[in-house]
Amino acid sequence: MERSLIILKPDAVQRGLMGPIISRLEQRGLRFAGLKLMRVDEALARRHYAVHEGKPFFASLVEYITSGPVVVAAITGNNVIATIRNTVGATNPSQAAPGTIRGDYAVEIGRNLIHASDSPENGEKELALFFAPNELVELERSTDRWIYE
Ligand code: IDP
Ligand code: MG
Repeated sequence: MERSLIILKPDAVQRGLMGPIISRLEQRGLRFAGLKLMRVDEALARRHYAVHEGKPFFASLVEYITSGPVVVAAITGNNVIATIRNTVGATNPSQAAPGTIRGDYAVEIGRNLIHASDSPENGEKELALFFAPNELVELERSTDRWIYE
């Protein structure tokens, strides 16, 4: 079982795309274990994107993610990391396939709408930064059998 952190970045909220993006993840069959609207402060942004520290776009990335409210979600299930990354599309929207979230709604790498964890290890680390344990629900195995079996 894997867990992924999703962030609907400030451009997604500002453009009114929370619903359409969440719908795509939900309709694919992914199961949400946590969901909230919040602001990301600079300290949290720097921790979340620590792996990119030193890159030329780091400062603008921190500015972008702190520029307005975001929606964060926890998604759990078998193979959710790869499934979500495929649904999200390539980092640069100009390379993202039509039918993906970035490929259908975005054009700029600096405004690419959504974050999704890139490995099970990073999923766990990132979830711990954004959610307290009591903010995540235990999913019912009986009703989500196709994910948990
Ligand atoms: P990912 O979001 O697809 O996992 P990463 O390589 O982890 O992509 O980069 C994190 C975020 O940093 C990207 O989603 C994007 O917002 C931003 N970013 C990555 N590369 C560039 C770049 O070359 N210019 C501007 N922003 C970038
Ligand atoms: Mg990444």
